[in-house]
Amino acid sequence: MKTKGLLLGMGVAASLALAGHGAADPAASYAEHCADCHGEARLGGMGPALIPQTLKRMRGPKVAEVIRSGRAATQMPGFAEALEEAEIAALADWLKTPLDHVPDWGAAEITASRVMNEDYAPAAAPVWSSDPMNITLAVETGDHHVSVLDGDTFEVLDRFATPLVVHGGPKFDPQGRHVFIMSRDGWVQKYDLWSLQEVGRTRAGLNSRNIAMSDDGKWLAVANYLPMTLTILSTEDLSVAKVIPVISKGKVPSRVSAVYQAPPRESFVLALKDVPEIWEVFYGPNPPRMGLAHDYRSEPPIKNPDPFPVRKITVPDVLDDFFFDQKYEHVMGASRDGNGGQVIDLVIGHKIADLALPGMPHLGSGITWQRDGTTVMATPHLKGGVVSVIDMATWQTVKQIETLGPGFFMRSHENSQYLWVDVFFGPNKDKMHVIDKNTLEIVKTLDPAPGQTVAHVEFTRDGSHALVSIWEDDGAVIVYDAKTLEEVRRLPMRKPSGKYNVWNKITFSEGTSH
Ligand code: DHE
Repeated sequence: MKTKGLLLGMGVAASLALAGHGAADPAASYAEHCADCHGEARLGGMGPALIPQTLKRMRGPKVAEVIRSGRAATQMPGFAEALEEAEIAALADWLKTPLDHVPDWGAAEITASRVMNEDYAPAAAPVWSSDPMNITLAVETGDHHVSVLDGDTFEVLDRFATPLVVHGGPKFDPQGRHVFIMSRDGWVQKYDLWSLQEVGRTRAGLNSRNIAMSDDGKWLAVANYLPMTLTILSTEDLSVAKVIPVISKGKVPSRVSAVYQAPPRESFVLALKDVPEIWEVFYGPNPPRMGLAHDYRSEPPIKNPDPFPVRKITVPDVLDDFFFDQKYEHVMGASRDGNGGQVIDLVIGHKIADLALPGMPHLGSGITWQRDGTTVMATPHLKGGVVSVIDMATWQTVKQIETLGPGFFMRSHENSQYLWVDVFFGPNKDKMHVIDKNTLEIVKTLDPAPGQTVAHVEFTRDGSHALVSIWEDDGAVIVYDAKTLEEVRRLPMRKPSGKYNVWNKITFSEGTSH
């Protein structure tokens, strides 16, 4: 019998007594309702790890409230209908108890997890005749696969299985031949686009955020929540180059919010989630000359005993995500708590400006373009129906474009006059706005699958077509003519999420997230 109404307003102890705490079996509740997303061992999957190490760092509502009502701007639903109030309280308490055993996950464990495909045979040339630079991947989260598309004909060249719950953009090597894909439970998969074969995979962390590749294609950095490390893998064979414990200047361990590559600086830049610091991890031959604005790669290398030295920069606020300017000299960062944003000058290592960015900007999907002789950057907000457009010379907001609801992803292309942004959350999740990059006005709102989530856009190499996901289990990728905005094709797919075009990604197109 449900006792929810009766228990409202009572303390947890009283509620438990009334509902009979003995009756609640949090482990069973967990197995039934939570394990699919958070992992059987509570070590994370699509959702974060549910263990004291991460829960005590949880900002915003308390654990029981999140179980009861869900968490805004994430995939976490509420369980008030499925669980009694006493079960919710017991489950919240149980999640705060330490795991019997948190496995160590250092270089030895990562190395032991590595599985290379014995049948892999590299091909001297692609086994297909498509334009290698127009290959486009579509991640299908419905059944954990990736479809490899010919970007001209939209023929599916291969459909391969990925680790469970891929998150973030796959990263291509500079030749566009291999791609690296990361899952939230820390697996990194290497796949050869020429031979259409998996090369191998390794578990670089237990709960991971995203990956970045060095511009020379040699190293892959894996940002982890659990353990609190940055794992550096060799892209050649996925062997461990280094596991860097993420411990602040003040000796506080921290999760990594996100890592991105900064090609001209020959570094990976990462934001920390629990400490107000940005880190720069250098992989090039000249790391001590960090901070110089000019390209020093032609200068003779100097010997450094540490191949991946770390520079730690204190910032005024914790950053959940960030965005670079085109020269990689400035970082635009924001905290998801929604206290606005900040601009950090990477050369001098200081904040130089504040940004008017309320409502959880999703900076990772920001894009830039030229407008009125200046570079502007646009980002959707996870908590508000608005797209902010910011002048990157003055850091002032040029316009806040009102949309039909909070968006997650946006994209454009150098050859397109439009930017596309979804309405991921709320009653208008089936809408996709197309916005003119000059007038900053919405020119069309697409509604291709009423009632279904329509999200994430990627362009073909030449910008002539835009690919949009119907983010449902029996979903599709819709191909639009990017000029006429008319639908051209509909490719059936299982809950397609992100799409990634080789050319747009390896050239760091200004219309795409990095
Ligand atoms: Fe993502 C990219 C963080 C929730 C799907 N997401 C990213 C990146 C970051 C990030 C830092 C950039 C990584 C990269 O590409 O290298 N995402 C976060 C969060 O902090 C947040 C809000 C909560 C969380 O717990 O992680 C979050 N993300 C989601 C989702 O709920 C989405 C919609 C479904 C899912 O699969 O989890 C989701 N995120 C994506 C996708 C990308 C992404 C598809 C790549 C976009 C791209 O075009 O590059």
